[in-house]
Order: sequence, then C-alpha cells, then structure tokens
Amino acid sequence: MNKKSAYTVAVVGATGVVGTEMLSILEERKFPVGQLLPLASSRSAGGEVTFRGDAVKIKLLTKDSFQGVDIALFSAGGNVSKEYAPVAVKAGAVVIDNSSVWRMDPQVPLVVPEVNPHDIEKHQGIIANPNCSTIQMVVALKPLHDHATITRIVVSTYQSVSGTGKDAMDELAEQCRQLLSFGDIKPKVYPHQIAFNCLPHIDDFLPSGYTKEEMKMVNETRKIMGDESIGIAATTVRVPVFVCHGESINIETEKKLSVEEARTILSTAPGVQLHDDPSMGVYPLQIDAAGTDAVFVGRIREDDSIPKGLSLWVVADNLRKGAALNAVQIAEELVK
Ligand code: NAP
Ligand code: 12T
Repeated sequence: MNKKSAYTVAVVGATGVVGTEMLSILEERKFPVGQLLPLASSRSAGGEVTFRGDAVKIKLLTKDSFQGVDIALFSAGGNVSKEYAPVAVKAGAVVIDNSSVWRMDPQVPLVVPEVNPHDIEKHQGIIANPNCSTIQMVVALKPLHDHATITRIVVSTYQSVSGTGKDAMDELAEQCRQLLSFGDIKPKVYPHQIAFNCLPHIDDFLPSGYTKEEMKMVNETRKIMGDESIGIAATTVRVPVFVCHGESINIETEKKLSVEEARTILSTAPGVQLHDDPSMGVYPLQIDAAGTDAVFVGRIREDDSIPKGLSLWVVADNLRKGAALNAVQIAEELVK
C-alpha cells in the first residue's frame, strides 16, 4: 500500500459489537485515520458514532460506498463480505475481512500479526482475519511450535456469547433476568437456553458430526502456522459468559518440552501474558481478560499420559484480539 500521512478508513458494520470495538481500537492505537467512514444497514444509517470525540454520520452501505477508501474493515457478517468485499477491492481499497467467507481462499492471506505477518505481502485486495478461537490458540502455540514442533492439538473451547453479536448478548442478559424472576425462557438466537447452561454447538453441524466452528479451528490453524501436518481435534462450546473465550489445549510435540521451558518461551512471546501461579490462585480468567489486548496463558502442566505432551489454559478477549484488535494490527502492518 502506498505510504500516506493519513488514510481513509471505512468500517462496514460500524454499529455492531466488533465494529464498535474497531472504532475504539483505531482511536486508542492512534491509527492514522484521515477520514472515517462508518457504514451499516438502513437500520442504523443516518445515526451517528463517536470517533475521537466527534460525532460521525453513519452511511448506508451501497456499491458506491468505497470511492476514495484506502482500507475497509468488514464486520457485518459473511453475506455482506461476500457481496461487498470484491466491490471495495475494485474501487481500490484493501479489505480486512472478519467473516469466515474468504479465510480458506488460497488467494487470501489469513493473518495473525504475531505469527505470520509476512503473508500480508501476498494479498490481492482481501486479507482475512481468522476466527476468534483460532487467533488466541495460534498466538499461544506458535512459539512452542517453533521450539518443539507440535504434531497434535486437542482443544476444547469455552466461548462467550459476544462472539455471536449484540442480539446474543441481549439474549443471555434477558434469560438471566427471566430465570431469576421465575419467568419463562424462549430461546431465539441459540437453539437452547444459554443462561446457566453450556451448548456444545457453535455454527452449523457438518455431516461428519463436527461443527463448522470446530473445522475453522482445524483448517485455519494449519493455514496460519503454515503446517498442514498438524493433527487437530476441536470441540467448541458456548458458555454463559459475555466477553472472552477460554480454551483448554493439549499438545503433543516432537521434541520434549518441560513446563519450565514452555514458561520461559511464553514469557517473552509476542502478544502473550503468563498468568500461571495456581498455588496463589493465579490463572487466566475471562472476567479479567475482558477489555484487554493480551492472550493470557496459565495452568501449564505436563501431560503424563504421553511422553511429550503439555496442557494449558488460554483466555483472550474475543472482540479485541479475537476480532477488532487483530484486524487493526493487520492494518498497521499494511501501512508500515
Ligand atoms: P453484530 O453486533 O450483530 O453487528 C452486525 C453489524 O453488521 C452491525 O453494524 C449491522 O448494522 C451490520 N450489518 C448487518 N447486516 C448488514 C447489511 N446488510 N448491510 C450493512 N451492514 C449490515 O455482530 P458482530 O458480533 O459485530 O459481528 C459481525 C461479524 O463479524 C460476524 O457476522 C462475523 O462474521 C464477524 N465476527 C468475526 C469474529 C472473529 O472471529 N474474527 C468474531 C465475531 C464476529 P446495523 O446496525 O445497521 O444492523
Ligand atoms: N459463529 O468469525 O458464533 O467465523 O461465536 C465467529 C464467531 C462465527 C466466525 C460465534 C461464529 C465466527 C462465531
């Protein structure tokens, strides 16, 4: 991308939970935004968002929205990305897309800046932001892979409702109110009650019995790490938490890694913060990680069931590192 002192940045889905976070992260990190163009559907067009203390008018997303746009951050669902990302590219913008529709396209780099920043250089207009659960897992595992070569990963997730968007956050809050006042529950966003419950079901089921969310973790991890040989088995679970995903991860390595070695490696790994002192009650918690930028790692212990295995617990803010922050970090690499 041609170097400029400031860039015209469109945010598609600027009123959503991820879009809102994108605006605050662009502001916090002082991204060189010359003009901000917040785009949404007719539900929100005409309203305003606040950016750097100023009210900015939300415009309706149309095929003409991208004239003069340098960077377009998309976070309005897969259908919008499928239809409008090529339109934005044609108009000369670089698209950083949060949906799953472009991630596995061989022409599209899938990027976590701490892991594979150089893949950005190969872009042809669209750069994909990985799934939230994939991002936090690869930030924690790539440094261990570089030292000891991971051959197999078994992961179970504990994913918050904000991953599904604003309606799902409202649904969890409403069901909690209903249950505590002995009212009736009528699930709408999720197929079953989510308050005080866990659902082993995120995104659609495939004929194999896995969900699409589980297969995103398998396929995206291999693409980002650039290693198709890693065996990965995932179980993705929705839990009644508003923000932050937790992951129980078990790895098998080619070279033996001790707990101490893993701690040393992770203590200087980019984007990682160790919270690992169980005897003092210190381990990553979703309520602590919410609103922060790091991928928190703790509970590192040896897996005694195999000769070379480790278990760990990983937590990150799915709206920030899992979505908006990672997208803005990609934009930062792009203009570097
Ligand atoms: P959300 O809170 O429901 O917000 C959806 C946003 O999209 C709103 O701004 C909405 O605008 C806009 N929108 C919806 N349909 C539109 C249309 N036809 N034209 C223009 N704008 C439209 O959802 P969210 O959680 O922010 O998620 C948005 C998308 O980001 C998800 O669908 C997913 O693809 C992606 N996502 C990715 C990750 C990740 O893992 N990296 C995590 C979460 C989400 P209105 O105000 O006009 O309705
Ligand atoms: N279904 O980016 O519901 O592919 O938590 C992210 C989050 C898809 C995605 C969720 C989802 C994605 C969710």
